[in-house]
Amino acid sequence: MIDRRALLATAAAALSTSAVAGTAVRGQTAEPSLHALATQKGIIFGSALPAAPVLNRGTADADAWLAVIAAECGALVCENEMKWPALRPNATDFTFGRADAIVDYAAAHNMKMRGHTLLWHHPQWFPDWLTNHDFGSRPASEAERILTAHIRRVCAQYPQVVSWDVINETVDADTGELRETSLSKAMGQSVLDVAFHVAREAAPKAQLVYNDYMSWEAGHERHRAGVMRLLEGFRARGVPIDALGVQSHIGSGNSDDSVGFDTAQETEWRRFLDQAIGLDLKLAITEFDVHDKNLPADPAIRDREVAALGRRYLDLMLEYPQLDTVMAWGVSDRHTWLQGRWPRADGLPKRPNPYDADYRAKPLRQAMAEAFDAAAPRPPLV
Ligand code: 9MR
Repeated sequence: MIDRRALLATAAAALSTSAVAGTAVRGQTAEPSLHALATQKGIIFGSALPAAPVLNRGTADADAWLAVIAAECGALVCENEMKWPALRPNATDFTFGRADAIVDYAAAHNMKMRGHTLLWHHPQWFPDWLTNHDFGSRPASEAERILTAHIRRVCAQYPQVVSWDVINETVDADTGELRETSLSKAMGQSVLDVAFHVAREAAPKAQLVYNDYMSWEAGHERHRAGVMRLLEGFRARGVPIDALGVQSHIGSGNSDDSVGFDTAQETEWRRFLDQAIGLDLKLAITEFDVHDKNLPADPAIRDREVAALGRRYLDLMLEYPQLDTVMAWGVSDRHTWLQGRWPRADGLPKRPNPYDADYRAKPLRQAMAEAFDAAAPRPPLV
C-alpha cells in the first residue's frame, strides 16, 4: 500500500522551486485523499490521464499534475491512448507505447486501470483507414475479423483492466438511433453484440460497460430512450454486459441550455437509472466534470455553483448501491477538453475540475470528498 502523504511530501519537496506546483500539493497533505474516502465505501475513484505528463516527467507542470494524480487517485483511464486512432495506425499494426506509459505509471502507483474504449462506435472517431477500408467480397466476415483481432489483442495487452468501456457512444444523441460506421455497414449492428462477446472471452474477469453521455437535462429524452432500447436488446439477446457507464459531463451543457436539474427531469432521470438497474446492470460514473460555460465570470461564484451542482449530482448517483466507480475526466482546469470546446461568451478559461489551473484544490474537490463521505458503503467491484 502506497503512503500517499509521504508521496505528496516528496513531490512537494521536489517541486518546491515550482510556482505552479507548490501550493496545491501542500494544501492536500492533511486531508484523506478522494481515493481513500471512496474506497471506504467500496467505490473506485480515479481520473482520466493523457500520456503527456507521464512522458514529460521532470518538467514542472507534469510533476505538479502527477502529484495531484498520485495523491488523489486509486485508478486511471487513458484519456485518448486506447482509442483506435491512437492504437491502430493501419489494419495490421498496433502502437501501444503511449497507453503502456500510463498503464505502467498506474502499476507503479498501485492504481487500478479502466479501459476506454474497445470501440467508439461513431464514424467521427474512427481512424480514416478503417472508415475507408476495403472489406472485400465477404464484408461481414472481414469486419468481424478486424474487430475481433483488435479486441483480443488490446485485452491481451492490458489484462489488468478491471472495467472496459466495450462500446462508447453508439446512440445518436439527437435521434436515439444507432450510429452507422464502416463496420456496421459491413456486418450490421451485430458489431455491438460481437464486441461484447469477444470482450468477455478476451477479458473474462473485467466488468463490461456500455458508456454514453445521456443525462437528465432537457433535450436528452431521445438519447436516454435510445440507450435504454440498446441495453434492453443486449439483455434480451444474452449479450454479456455488466454495467452502464454514465459519463457525467454535467453542468451548463454544450449548448446554451440551463442546467435544468428540476424535479420533473430528476424524476425522469431516476426512472432511467431504475430501468438500468432493473436490467441487473451496475452503474459507473466514467467521465465526471462540471461545465461552467454559462456561469458568471466571478471565479468564486463559479466555483461555488460548480461544487453545489457536483455535490447534488454525486449524492443522487451515490444513492444507488449499484454505482461502484467514479472517474473524473481530468483533475485540473489546466488540462481539460472543455477549454477547447464551446468557449464562454466572456472568453475566460473554464473551471470544471476539482483542482484549478495552478493545481490548487477547489470547492468541487471538497464537494466530492463530502459526497464520498456521505455515501453508504457498497460491495466493491474488485
Ligand atoms: O477528452 C478527450 C479529448 O482529449 C479528445 O480530443 C476527444 C476525442 O478523442 O475525446 C475526449 O474524451 C471524450 C471521451 O473519449 C468520450 N466521451 C466524451 C469525452 C469528451 O469529449
